[in-house]
Amino acid sequence: MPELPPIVLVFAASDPSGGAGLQADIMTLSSMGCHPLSVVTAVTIQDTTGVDAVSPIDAEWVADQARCVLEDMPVAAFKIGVLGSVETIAAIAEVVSDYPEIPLVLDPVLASGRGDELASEEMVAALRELLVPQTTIITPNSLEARRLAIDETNDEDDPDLAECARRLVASGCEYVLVTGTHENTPQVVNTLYGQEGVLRSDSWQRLPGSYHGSGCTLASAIAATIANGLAIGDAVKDAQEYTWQTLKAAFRPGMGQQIPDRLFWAREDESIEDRGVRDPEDAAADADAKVDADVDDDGGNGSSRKQ
Ligand code: PXL
Repeated sequence: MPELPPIVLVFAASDPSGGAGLQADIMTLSSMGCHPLSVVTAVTIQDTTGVDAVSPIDAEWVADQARCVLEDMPVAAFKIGVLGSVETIAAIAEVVSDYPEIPLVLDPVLASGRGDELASEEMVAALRELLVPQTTIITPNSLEARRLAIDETNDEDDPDLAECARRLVASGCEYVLVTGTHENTPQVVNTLYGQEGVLRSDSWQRLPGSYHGSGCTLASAIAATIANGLAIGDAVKDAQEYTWQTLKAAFRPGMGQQIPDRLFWAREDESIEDRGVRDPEDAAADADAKVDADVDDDGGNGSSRKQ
């Protein structure tokens, strides 16, 4: 029997566009050599242009999905994305508290990349109180870091990002990776903080356009590198490198945002410029030609992965 791949349990919401959420996590983890276990926390109605609706799954169902697979398989890391409701947050917090030895990556998704709200104020409070203290690494963007760290009772409170990270570490998580996509800097600067302050800071060429699911990809990639046994600094560096490659290879299948290509390495021989929106007639002709070629080659079981 082959060796087990590292197993990562994801709590996230379904995104039928395949851009973000559970689908993004499953693709990222698979692409990075892990086996994903997927616990659905909510179902969304959305496409690449925006989120129309979010329907949370019953909290008991969320907990039962997780407990069922946790009792069956050895899990190397948890990854938490969209949570659905205060009740689901409480249920997830209780499940993960029974597995304190399993590293936990928390992507505090408060709004979609296009600004649709995905968490109420009550949910932010529950996240802070019940999940942050159990977290190994939290991956807020700069807007989320401010919303999580700010003292709402004090109108004058205006912490910089380092102070936001310090407050998050003080509230019990081990590491904070603040991503800088939303900051007005020429490059995207992502900074990892721990107990002692800044552990590393990585700058990335700012790519044009906007992406649906980049945060999910980064957080899942960190869960994958941690599950693969990397120490935190290398885990964060390799996950950023992978994520940047997925953004560089992103495609635009619909009328809205681009989607990161988590399987870029499987399509490396194809020119990225050729992978925008297709003329439907060309796509149909290509599909016919592909069926012919598959039948000629090997009956359609060929792999696209390069050796
Ligand atoms: O990218 C954050 C995110 C995560 N999960 C779900 C989402 C989004 C953004 O739209 O819809 C389900």
